[in-house]
Amino acid sequence: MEKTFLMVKPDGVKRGLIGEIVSRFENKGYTLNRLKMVTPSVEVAEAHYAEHKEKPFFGELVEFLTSGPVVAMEWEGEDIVAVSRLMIGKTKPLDAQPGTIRGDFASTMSQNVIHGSDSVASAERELAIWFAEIASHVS
Ligand code: IDP
Repeated sequence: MEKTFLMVKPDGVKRGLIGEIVSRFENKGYTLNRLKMVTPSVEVAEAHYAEHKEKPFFGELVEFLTSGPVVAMEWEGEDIVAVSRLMIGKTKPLDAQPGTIRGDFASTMSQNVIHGSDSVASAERELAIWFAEIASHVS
């Protein structure tokens, strides 16, 4: 079964949206395998957003992600990578449809409540970063 990495970002946690977000994926029928609340280190934040390293907003992105606790999660279900991206909605507020998480709860590009892996390969990479210490405990 396909797995993905979903994360309630610091703004989502501060705004009290953890329950709302978890509910949407539970109601969809997906399975929550792993969850942890953590304030990310700069190292983890930079690894997570490595593909954006050269972008002008990279510094701001890392600063935001490390600004407070996030909820990091592993979810599982049929075609969950693509479907969860539909449920999350587009990155640009103007494109995020009502009914999606960002369409309903986010009004800016930089603070947009939730992250979801954009491919199966990204999901594997991100789950390895965020749940590395769990993996090393069991290995
Ligand atoms: P995604 O989160 O929808 O997958 P990405 O393009 O991977 O979008 O960008 C990662 C995150 O970086 C976005 O969620 C958003 O918070 C932030 N971001 C993307 N583009 C910009 C930008 O042009 N200015 C500021 N922040 C941005």
